[in-house]
Formats: sequence, C-alpha cells, structure tokens
Amino acid sequence: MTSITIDPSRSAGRFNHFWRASGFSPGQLLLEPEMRATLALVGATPGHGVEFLRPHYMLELVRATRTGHSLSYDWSLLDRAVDTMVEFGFRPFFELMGNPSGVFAGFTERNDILVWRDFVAELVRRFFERYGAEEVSKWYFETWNEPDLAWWKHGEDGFTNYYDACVAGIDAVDPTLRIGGPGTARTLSNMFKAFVAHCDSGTSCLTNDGPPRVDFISIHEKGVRMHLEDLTPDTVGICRREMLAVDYIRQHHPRLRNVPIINNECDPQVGWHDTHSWNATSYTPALMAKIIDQHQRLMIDEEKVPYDLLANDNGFLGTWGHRTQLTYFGPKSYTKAQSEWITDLSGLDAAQNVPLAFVKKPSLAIMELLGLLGQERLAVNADPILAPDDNGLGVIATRHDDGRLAVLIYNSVDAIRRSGETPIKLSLGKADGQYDYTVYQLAGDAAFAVWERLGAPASPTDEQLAQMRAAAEPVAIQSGVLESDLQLDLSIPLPSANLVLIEKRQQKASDAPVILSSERYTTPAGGTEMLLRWSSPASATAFTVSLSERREGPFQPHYQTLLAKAAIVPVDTKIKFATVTALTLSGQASEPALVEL
Ligand code: 8U8
Repeated sequence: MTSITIDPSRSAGRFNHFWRASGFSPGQLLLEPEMRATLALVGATPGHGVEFLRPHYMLELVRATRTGHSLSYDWSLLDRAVDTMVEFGFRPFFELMGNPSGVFAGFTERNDILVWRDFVAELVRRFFERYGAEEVSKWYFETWNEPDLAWWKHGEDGFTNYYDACVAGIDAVDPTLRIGGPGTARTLSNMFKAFVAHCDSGTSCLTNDGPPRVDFISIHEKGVRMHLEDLTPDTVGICRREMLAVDYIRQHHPRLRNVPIINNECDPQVGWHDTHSWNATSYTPALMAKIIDQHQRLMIDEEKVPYDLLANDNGFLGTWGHRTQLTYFGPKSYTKAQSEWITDLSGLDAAQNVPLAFVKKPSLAIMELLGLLGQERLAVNADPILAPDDNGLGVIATRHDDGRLAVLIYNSVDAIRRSGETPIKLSLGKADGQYDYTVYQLAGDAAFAVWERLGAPASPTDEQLAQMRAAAEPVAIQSGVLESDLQLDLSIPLPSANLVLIEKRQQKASDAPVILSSERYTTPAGGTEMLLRWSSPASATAFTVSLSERREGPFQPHYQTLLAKAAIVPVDTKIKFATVTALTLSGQASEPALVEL
C-alpha cells in the first residue's frame, strides 16, 4: 500500500500545461473530410487540451507563378487549411516548410534568399489580415522539419541563410512574433550545432547586424531506438537526450541559456506508420502521462530548464495500431500519402461526402484527463516515496484557481508485457463541508477490445460503432461524497492513467452547453451520423448526450458521461433530436441544449 498525501493549500507553483500539442504530415490533409472530422473531435478536448497543431509541408498548399522577376501567390488552399485549424480552436505551430510550385531553387544566391524573405512576409501579412494580430501572436513559427534528415536539401549554410530570411520576413510584419527551430531529429547533430551557433554568434546574411533572434529551440527525441521490433521504450532516455542539448547550449552558448526548449516530436516510439496494436490500448497513454511527468520532474523541477512545449506527433490518420488519436474506418488508405508527405488533391471537392467513421483511442482520452488538471501544482508526499521511473506509480496533483482539485495518477513501466495493480490511499486533508468526487480511469484495451470481440470488422456496422464508442470514453470507476476526511482507497492498474476530481459541493447546476456546430457524415455501413460540438463553462465536468424521436422527448441517454465537448450520434429515420446536458461532479444537470438532427 502506498500512502499519498497532498495538502491542497501547499502550492508548488503555477502549472504550465506544456503538452497541449500534436502534429502530422502532410498539411494537405487539412483539406480532406477525414481530417476535418478528426480536428472536430480532437479540438473538443477539455481545457484546450490539444491547442497547437504542427503539420509538415503547409507551404506546399501555396501555388506560385513567376512573371519576369516577380512571383505572385495563390493562397486559396492554404487559407482553407488554416481556416479549418482555427475553426476547431487550434493554433498553428507553423513550420515554414514546403516549396510553393517548386519555384524556390535554394538558399545560396542572395536574390533567392530575398525572395523567400518577401514570401514569408507576405504569408504572415495574410495571416494578420485573416486571423488578426492578437490571434497570430499566440502561434509559433518554426523552421523546416528535421533539417538534419533528408527533408532538407540545402546543407547547413543553406539552412542558416533560410532561417535568416524567415526571421527577416516575420520581422518585416511584426518582430514580436515567435520564431525558432531547428526541429532536428538527431541528438546534437551538426545541423543542430550549426543552428544554435548561428543564433548565438553568427551574422544574419540579410541584416549583417549580428545573429538572428531565436525565441525557442526545438528538438525531437522519441522513446525507442530505430528498430521496428524493439518495443521497449526508454522514457527517461528522452529527457536524458534532451538534457544533452540543454547542457550543450548552457556550455557553448550561455547567451541562449534562457531560450525556451521544445520537444515537438516526443513520441513513445518512432514511426507513426508502424502498426503496433498496443497503440490502441492504455499502454500508450500511460506512457504519455509518465513522459510528461518526467519532463516536469527531471527537466523543469530538477534542471530548471525553461521548458515550453512538448508534442506527441500523433495527429495522423490511421487505424488501431498507428500512432494516432483516433481509429479511422473507411475506404481510403492514408499511409502512403502521409509517408510520402504529399496527398493527391485532385477530385477533392467532388468527394466530400465519402463514408467515414472514427473511434477515439486512449491516446486522445489521456489528453482529456490531462486537460482537466488545474493551474496550480500541489506538493505530493508519499510513503514509500514515489519512484515512477523505477516502479511506474506517479502522481501529478493540481488545484484549479476556483478551488477544484484534480489529481492524475498513472502507472506505467517501460515494458509492454508487465501488468499488475498498485493499491494506494490518497489523502487530501480534512473536508470542511461536503465534497463530491469522481475517479476517471483509462485502463485495459477499451474500444479495441470491443472491436476484437466483434470479430475485428474492417467495416463495422453502425451498431458496432456505437458499442466501440461507448467503450472509448474514460470510465468513471468510482464517485461519491466525502464529508470528514478527503480520503480515497484506490487500486491503480498497470498500465493505466487515472484522474481524481474533487470539489466542494456546488449549490447550483452549471449553465446549459451552447451547441457550436453539427455536421452530418455517412458511415461505411451507409448510415448517417452527426458530429455535435458544444462549449460550456468550466464548472461542468461531464456531459450527457441523449436522443429522441420527438422534440418533447422522452430522451434516452446515448452517452452517459463525456469529458470532451463533442460526440458522434446516429441519425436514423426515427431519431431526430438530441440534447446535451452539462453535469457538475455532484451530478446536477444543467438545462439541456437541444439540437435537431
Ligand atoms: C531515419 C530517421 C531517424 C530518426 O532518428 O528519426 C527519424 C524521424 C527518421 C526518419 C523520419 C523521421 O520523421 C519524423 O518522425 C516520424 C515518426 O513517424 O516518428 C514522424 O512522426 C514525423 O512527422 C517526422 O518528422
């Protein structure tokens, strides 16, 4: 038995939710209906749990025409792609990556460098016009992805020239916008070293007045070595290798020591496209939670690293075993397009009503649990002392500014074949009144187990989809009222992630959700369903979605408790109306928001 004691009045400081990001390739996918549905679902994570999206090759969406010496650009496809991100509440982590109509030859000739600078300036000006300076100031601009691999063709000097042009282009519009890089794949690669040296003591080839600014330094470190069949991640190794970069900067470029650090591809395993069915289970999200906690403990707390953002590069489209947040069912195969970083966009508009269906994976559900954590971190004492990197059990205790408590408890070891249970006693002091609590859990194989039990259908029926989706949500394993001691006995499965929410009894129900949109999709089985999205005040922790044949009801619950602010509901000849109700932890329901399907 491990006793875990948390004093809600003892803050350990503000808690930056530094993991709110995902990525994928290529950016062209944003024009496809499958990615649109994906973003609608991922964007509904509570607490803006996935805020930044980092697609590769966005600039391939720009078409350029050369007339004499001047270039003109057609932005229409890029506009549509960025609009889709913004529509669903995302902020671009915008890689200045791609070659519009192949017009850019390189970054050696001064004229080519100037043309790229002007292109970047025009791009950013367009973003200002469309989304406003205030919104764009919250985005990140970054260099070409992984310039130390084959993605980049112009060498180290070409890269620093390119970076100078990117910075000068952005500065021409607004020198306060965030730009950085180099997003390198290999630990301390020559490209990484050349980039930081240039930003420390080089000279911008365009301004000749010293080095270009760098607002963050981004690197990629993942949990597994390169062999496809090496399934044992080395999660502490991610932080250890990131620290090599941090120490290198501290030692060789002390002027840059306070520049924020980002790992924007921090996946448990390299190779999004390799199918490992454990990606569909709770093994992956438990690892993700541990990796995030390791960054807090080992880098932010211990090494005082100005750690800014961590992204799992898991925004791709794929099936159960892929490193994605959702499982896709439908006729398309995206593996080739995503691997080759280019999508065939011909026929795009003709094919908007393609059959598709998505089921949430635990890797998205974990972002929901993490998104419900508070803004203040609380000190944790444990007996025996917690040693998550040895035995798997770890805790992130938090408080919201309004007093609600949220404690994440994970159990994860770097070994796929280990399982077990760890009993714990969680104590949060004395109750001064009535407190409501619920424990949400991600454990086991969730929707994937249902799919296997159904005979692993490649094209599930609508009824089968409903069964899988019901199993895809975090499970409320325990809830109730605490009146004297804020104390809970729990058994924490290995692997799992658990979120304990505790709050003082709220006297009133929260406001009704506000429906934001409803979109109709055709399922692979030919059925019709509606993707509903809503907003709601923070006092609501869960939502019930109910269906009826008539406006007046009666309404039957279809989803009892959802943490995300989106759901897919079936529409048939009979079901015509849905309601979304917000619930407080005590179970008080808001007024329903009604949608005609
Ligand atoms: C060959 C290789 C070595 C390496 O250390 O990292 C790589 C990363 C390598 C090849 C591609 C590569 O791409 C990144 O990682 C991918 C992945 O599947 O893990 C994708 O997540 C990324 O989009 C890509 O930038």
